[in-house]
Amino acid sequence: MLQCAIVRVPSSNFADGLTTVDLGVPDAARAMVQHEAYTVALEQCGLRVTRLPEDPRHPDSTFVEDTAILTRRRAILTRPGASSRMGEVPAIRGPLSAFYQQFAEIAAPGTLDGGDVCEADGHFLIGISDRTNEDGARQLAALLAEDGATSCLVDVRAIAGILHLKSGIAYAGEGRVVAIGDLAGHPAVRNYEVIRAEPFEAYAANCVRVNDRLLVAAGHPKLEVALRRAGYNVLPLEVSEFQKMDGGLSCLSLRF
Ligand code: CIR
Repeated sequence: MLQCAIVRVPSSNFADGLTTVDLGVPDAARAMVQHEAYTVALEQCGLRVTRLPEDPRHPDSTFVEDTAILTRRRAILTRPGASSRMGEVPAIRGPLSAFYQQFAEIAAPGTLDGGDVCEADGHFLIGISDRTNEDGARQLAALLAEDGATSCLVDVRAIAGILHLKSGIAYAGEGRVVAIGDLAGHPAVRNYEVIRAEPFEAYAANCVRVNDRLLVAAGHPKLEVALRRAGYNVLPLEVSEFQKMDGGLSCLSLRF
């Protein structure tokens, strides 16, 4: 059971963050409303949520997932691949120390974004992307092995349209992954049942299982129907303003 989550309120200069998509400028006020609804949804799923204040020094800091990997034993602080985001990591250490005594860190020259790390019941898929390099991925794999977890590397650099591994895949629970076509046949998911997100609903592959609910980006009816048919208790959430900044549902929280 997940018990806690950490989120960070988007800052008013949120639109100054990084993005590769051409979906227009996000509306900061609307982003705040969507973020609050997301946070309340996590609470409805039974999580105790720590809301961190906005950090205008780092416009991408609402995407807290990228700053840490959390295992049962410790918090592993990442080393984000975008230099503008590196300052987000020291800012998450304090809040995490309320929950974790033990810390580890990804060290240079390794880089790693939490969005590249997909946990499936103690097995971790680690993406190598434009943000996470092989050195960072291997450092994480070694740390996870110390903690008794298994992992494998998944190179997503040749897959168009995804920033991170988890932009294209999610673990839904019960041995199932949700994946875009380019990842659905990957050897790393051969032991899972795959629910495919169609190309026109690719964004919704980044769904999040939180206890008995599956959070899914609103506006993707085909995937929603497939997930409900598979037995999931789907909770659709509006995240359009975060999509404009290359962010998905998972990146808006650290869950543990
Ligand atoms: C970035 O480019 O770093 C942010 N604008 C979006 C990060 C999204 N993170 C994630 O999906 N884990």
